[in-house]
Amino acid sequence: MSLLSILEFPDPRLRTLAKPVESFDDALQQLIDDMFETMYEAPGIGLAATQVDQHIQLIVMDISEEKDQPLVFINPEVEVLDDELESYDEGCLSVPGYYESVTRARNIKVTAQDRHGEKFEMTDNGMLAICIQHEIDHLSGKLFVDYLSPLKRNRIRSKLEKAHKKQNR
Ligand code: GNR
Ligand code: NI
Repeated sequence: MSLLSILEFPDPRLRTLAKPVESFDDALQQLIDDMFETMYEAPGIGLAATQVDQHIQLIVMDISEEKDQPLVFINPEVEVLDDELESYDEGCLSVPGYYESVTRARNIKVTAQDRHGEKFEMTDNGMLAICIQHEIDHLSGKLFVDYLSPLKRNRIRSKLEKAHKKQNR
């Protein structure tokens, strides 16, 4: 296993559209294991392949208290079940240090494949619903800062750019 480095906003690679996974081979199993190690170490509750510069439709997640319920979503699709919305203070490993309220659908059904290619579905109205929508956005090149005002987003961009420059000197 190995830790992967996480791309940070405003890295343009975070805007890449992920392609469907077609082969559930050893390389995919290795990437999944490395993504879990990276997510748990961060620590975070979810990680999309986009964030580790792998542009395929793969998400890992663990929203459990004990961090003992790993979930893998491959080629995921979300269906919004009704009109109900909910706001939550979101953070992102690709936007470190910033938390802002984002409004999303409350009740969703996700259909996906597991690490072996078996199809499954889950319905949720809580943290899994919030997290899966946040992660599927990553696979489309979208970040939670895109839902904020341009003023807030630009402030976050400037501060992260400054921090990145400091890291590189
Ligand atoms: O660790 C994470 N926490 C979180 C909190 C609120 C809403 C979404 C998230 S996902 C985030 C990890 C991450 O950046 N996944 O893409
Ligand atoms: Ni994120």
